[in-house]
Amino acid sequence: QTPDRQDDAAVEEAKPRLKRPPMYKVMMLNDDYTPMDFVVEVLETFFRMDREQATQVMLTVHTRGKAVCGVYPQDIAETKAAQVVDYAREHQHPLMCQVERA
Ligand code: TYC
Repeated sequence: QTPDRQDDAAVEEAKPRLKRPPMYKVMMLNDDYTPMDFVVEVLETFFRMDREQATQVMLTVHTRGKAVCGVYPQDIAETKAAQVVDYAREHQHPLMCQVERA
């Protein structure tokens, strides 16, 4: 789209800044101790998954070592990961999350 020009002088216009924020994956890591049903509950609670989705993701983590739980702007991703780890520690489980650039 050509900007309107009053005359031959360059007209400076503010460009709309609609760039989407960079996204980050919250990854859940496997361990040998956290109960499977606790992981499913975490996925339902913190990542709003239904039982079936949560079970699938939990089993992917269990068999492959890690899986993506969700993708968010950085501050939300970091907060979710910290909330999950805090919640797991309150229940004496070693569950770990990590945040990676998507
Ligand atoms: N490996 C755990 C078990 O056998 C289950 C588990 C799944 C733990 C996913 C962590 O992120 C995890 N009880």
